[in-house]
Amino acid sequence: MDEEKRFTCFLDCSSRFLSHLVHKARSSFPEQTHCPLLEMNGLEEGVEFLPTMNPKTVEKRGPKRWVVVTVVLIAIFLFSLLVGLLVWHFKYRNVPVQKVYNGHLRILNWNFLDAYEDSSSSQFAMLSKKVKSTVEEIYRSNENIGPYHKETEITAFSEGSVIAYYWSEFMVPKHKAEALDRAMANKQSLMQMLTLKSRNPALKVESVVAFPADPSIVQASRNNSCSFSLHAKEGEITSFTTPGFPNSPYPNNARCQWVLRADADSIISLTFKTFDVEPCSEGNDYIKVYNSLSPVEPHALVTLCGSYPPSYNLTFLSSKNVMLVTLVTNAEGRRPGFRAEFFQLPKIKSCGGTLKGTTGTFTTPFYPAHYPPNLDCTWDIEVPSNKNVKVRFNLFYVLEPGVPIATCTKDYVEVSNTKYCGERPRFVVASNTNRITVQFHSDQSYTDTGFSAEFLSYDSSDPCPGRFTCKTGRCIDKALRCDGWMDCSDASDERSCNCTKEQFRCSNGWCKSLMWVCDGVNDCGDNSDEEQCKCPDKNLKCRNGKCIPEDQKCNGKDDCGDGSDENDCVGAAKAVSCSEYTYKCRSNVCVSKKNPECDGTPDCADNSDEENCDCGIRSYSKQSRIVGGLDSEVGEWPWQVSLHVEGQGHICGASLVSNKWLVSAAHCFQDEMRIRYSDSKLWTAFLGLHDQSQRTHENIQKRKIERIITHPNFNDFTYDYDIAVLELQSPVTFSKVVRPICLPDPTHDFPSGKDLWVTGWGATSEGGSGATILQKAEIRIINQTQCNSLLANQMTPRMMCVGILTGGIDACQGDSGGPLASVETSSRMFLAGVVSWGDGCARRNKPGVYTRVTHLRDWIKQHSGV
Ligand code: 4AZ
Repeated sequence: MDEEKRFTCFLDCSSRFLSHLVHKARSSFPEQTHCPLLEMNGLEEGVEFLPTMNPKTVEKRGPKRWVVVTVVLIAIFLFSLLVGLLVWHFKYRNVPVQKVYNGHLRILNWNFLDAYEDSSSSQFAMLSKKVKSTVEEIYRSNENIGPYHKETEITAFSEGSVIAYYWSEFMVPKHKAEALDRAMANKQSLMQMLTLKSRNPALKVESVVAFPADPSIVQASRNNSCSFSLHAKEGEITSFTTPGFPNSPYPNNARCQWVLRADADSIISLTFKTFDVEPCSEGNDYIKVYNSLSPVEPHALVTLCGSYPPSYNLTFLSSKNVMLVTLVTNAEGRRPGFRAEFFQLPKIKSCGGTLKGTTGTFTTPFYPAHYPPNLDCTWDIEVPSNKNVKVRFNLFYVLEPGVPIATCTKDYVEVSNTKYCGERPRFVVASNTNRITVQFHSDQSYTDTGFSAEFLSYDSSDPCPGRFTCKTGRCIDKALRCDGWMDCSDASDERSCNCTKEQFRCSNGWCKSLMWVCDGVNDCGDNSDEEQCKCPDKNLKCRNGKCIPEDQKCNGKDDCGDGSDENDCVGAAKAVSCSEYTYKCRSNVCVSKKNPECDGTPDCADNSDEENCDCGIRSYSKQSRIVGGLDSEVGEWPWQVSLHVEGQGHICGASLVSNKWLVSAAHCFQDEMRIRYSDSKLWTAFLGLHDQSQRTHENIQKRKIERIITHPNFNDFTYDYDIAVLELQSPVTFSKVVRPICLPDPTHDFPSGKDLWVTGWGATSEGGSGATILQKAEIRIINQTQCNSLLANQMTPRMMCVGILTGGIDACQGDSGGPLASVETSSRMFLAGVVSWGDGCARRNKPGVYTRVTHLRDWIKQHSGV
């Protein structure tokens, strides 16, 4: 061992106890770690002997050892840093990422040939070669683009002179990706590059644009198995479907596209006739329609998912002669898909115009279809010079995803310097002259159904003869002024009011009926009607009005005395002592969770709360929007039954609760002088019915009634216990339009203020005739005590008041026996009530009365087994 080596060995071995780190570093130099001394002793502890063998070294050893250790540590640190940096650089920073852009450009010096529509034609190949080299030339001339370009493919051509659609793929180091995005987004620089570089290009191009795209589209366009190209035929409707429709569902992990074309100077009208894909949710299947042959977001017209009833308007228009429909599906969940139709129309030459006269109507183009994108219309309206003019928008849908209605930055309607957009209830814009101008603008992307409006002339000195004029220009009945209900959309009928003796003055100045004070509902809007009834701080208000300390909520004891402190215990349901407000599992154990039945979470140890839950789900998701009234969609209320009596037609409604049992109202089956309504033979149930005039439709299941069981306590004077169960002669088959509604547990809570749906073919006005199309109305549960005072103390615990106290919305004659349905958190619908009676129909302060199903739930079970 030479001198140097020995020294290293000495230092090394003597400091062995210092740190395991030093050990590690040393082990990478095996030659130097050879320590004869230690080997001799065969002991690690041998280091202890060194000081006595060489006292001088002992004195110096302390500082020197630390210096070396520090140096070694720093060296290790620097080494690790270097390794780390190299790893980061090669593995992460420099790692190439795939980027794909969709783009299009316009070729000015070229004429469109029909053969360009066929991507396998030689003409297509020839022109795409030229376009490809032009695009590559553009890319090459930019240092942020050129080096990373991998491939460009021309996907289609359309007229104008020729528009070429393409995608380009890039592999770019991660740290250069942003610069590439910026360069590709810069239209001007793309164009400049072209004009500077190619002085004499074979193709004169302009409007070169590119947008980031989903890389999976590259795979899709390489694999042509789900790619279709269709050209509209003059005067004909062309239809197309998703693969396998209607016999089998569309494939998983699919990227399908339909290129739709029309003749030059035409536009396309596309309608989805049947539409059923996965429910809308991030990552689920969807269809997207583009006003271009490039699937780029700025030209997207609509994204569709879920399912739509056949009656829903799914018509979309293009602004040019092309449209692209794409289907993107994920790895699971397959549905039938769609069937669509399209045809060509002449391009709109002008839009809007001059409207004269005292009254008239106008709509957005193609209303109620979705208006075309890229459109501007102006209506100049003029009424006689001695009158003023106002415009009433009866239906207004100008909604673009993600656009706040306060800004209206995309599509909008502009009247008198104010922009309107979004989805708005009926509104009026008045002018104080005899002229008004309405402008409509739609941008490149996302369209809606538009508006339907009328203009009216009015006398400037008296805009609403005999009526009250809202600040918005709308005329309302004088009696509606200061009555506590907002009738003008801007609430101008409830401002500057002097409250009467029967009214309470809210802090915001509104006058509300004294009856609404302390009813647990914020009627004032600022909660001032409920404020004075609050419990002290850190206290909880029980349903019976009692105040209890907050920490007694959900402690398993009925501190309120009415169980309401143990009723709404969110999260894991606790087993508690049973009360009116707890849910009883089959095992007789009670749990403290509000409405746990069929909510998707097992709350009972025996899972009994999640059994028999094949109910309350509609075939069509809720996206449907009703245009022009309260007509239901087909399949929207699949439990709704129409009960007919021979020779009389529809008499009452009912609800399907299993494949053999219906729930209805006892009063429907009371004998009258000449007719024995209690005789089951008289009745026929129609299930899956939508239109009373079409009772032979294939979807409809018609059943005779086997037996009618009315509640023995039904009182035909008070209408107490107004419930009946009906057995069908043979079971029905569940389908898209025939499905049962869930029955609530006796403890199910339907709180005051909750919105519910009532449906039926009853009269559409008091004393009027019945509806042909199933009607629906959204109404609100009214506090029992207040309802009792509104309805002359006629309420019993088996009754529930539901309505809109301003009037105008209600059930009516012929709706009796039908469902009052409640949407619960699980999005299942539960039968909260059965239409029973009312003081007329839709009168102000006269809500409808419904049989409270929870109170009669046990009786239903006892007689139907459901
Ligand atoms: C009826 O006669 C009836 N406004 C049903 C409900 C209502 C009124 C009357 C509620 O069948």
